Amino acid sequence: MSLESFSIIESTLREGEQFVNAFFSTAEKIQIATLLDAFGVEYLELTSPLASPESYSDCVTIANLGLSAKILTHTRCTLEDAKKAVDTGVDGVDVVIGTSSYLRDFSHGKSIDQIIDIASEVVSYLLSQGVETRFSTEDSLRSDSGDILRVYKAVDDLGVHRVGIADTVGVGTPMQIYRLVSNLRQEIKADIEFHGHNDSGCAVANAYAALEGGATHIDTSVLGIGERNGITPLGGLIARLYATDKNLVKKYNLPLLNKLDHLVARLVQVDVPFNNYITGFASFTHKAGIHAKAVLNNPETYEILNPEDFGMSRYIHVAHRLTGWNAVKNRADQLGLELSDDAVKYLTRRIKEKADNGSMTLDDVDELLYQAAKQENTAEEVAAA
Ligand code: HCA
Ligand code: CU
Repeated sequence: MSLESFSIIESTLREGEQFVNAFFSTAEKIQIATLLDAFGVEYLELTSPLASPESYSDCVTIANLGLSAKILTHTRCTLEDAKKAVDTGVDGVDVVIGTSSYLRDFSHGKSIDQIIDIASEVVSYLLSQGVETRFSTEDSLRSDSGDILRVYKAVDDLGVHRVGIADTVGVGTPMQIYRLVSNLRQEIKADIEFHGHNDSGCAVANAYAALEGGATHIDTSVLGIGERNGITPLGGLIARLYATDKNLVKKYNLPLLNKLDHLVARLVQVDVPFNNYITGFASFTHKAGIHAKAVLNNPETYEILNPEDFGMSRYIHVAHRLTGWNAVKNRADQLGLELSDDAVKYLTRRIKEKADNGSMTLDDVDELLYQAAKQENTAEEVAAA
């Protein structure tokens, strides 16, 4: 298992540009690349230089920013594309070709033997140019496993740095991915990359299963943006790894995740989803009285992710009918109000009654707490006089 030494190939600027709302200007690409680099991802993958003249010049520009992350571009598996990619000055080139019967019959029309020939030619060329070279099979999950193994072995024999498994349509399950990667691990020497789409909600689990099976590189994008509903989200992968062992992600600047998610959300004109990993607005809010009480005593009772490690904060929601007196007392403490336990218990009952009769806000709760504190003070003053 390569959990201890994996790398992230961050593809917001390639797969992410395939998201329906993504139209990044050069300046925006630089902003995203710089922030991802500060976060600490090991690689940035950029749109093919053949896509448009600006895509070409953006590869050159980002390759020359002097970032710590290695810069990759992504092309079809042809000599012409590979040459253009090398010309941009990137550190590495990710080539991909379809191996499923769907893509062989309805897309490029090549046989497996023809794929091996072209892959060998392109990989040999890229290696001769001294760039980090990855060869991947599109739609790997719906390809014949014997076929793809034959192709991977051919490029492995040439010394390719990495082979990629792509779940292009998001059909794989964690068990399938685990088996596919661990079988491949037995057969080839090269590093193994996994790229997984999220059509059926397994992209994070599949990426994790790939790592457990021996994958060394995982593709992500910020918020998971990409074709259709996208790929493994960066934040989701980080949450999954942190939950296993937070030391696995200590190499990253975790508090920048919130900035990244909000930057990309703004640029592609979506909201950060309420239930987003780590940075969604509900990610660290606790509501039911039983949860609130336990979390106030020890946050780990209901939190596997410590919000502080991500520069986020926990929120205990008190203004509702499921609230409990411990949460209300905590709110009174936050406001600096001294109230007896009996008073807080009485107020908690009032909050529940009021909430039953309509919606309540935190301001309503605070108002009740302030009034009660004033009354207690007055009563004390009267008693003392
Ligand atoms: C696509 C291609 C790809 C490539 C993945 C890879 C996919 O846009 O369809 O290079 O490993 O999902 O197959 O993103
Ligand atoms: Cu993809």
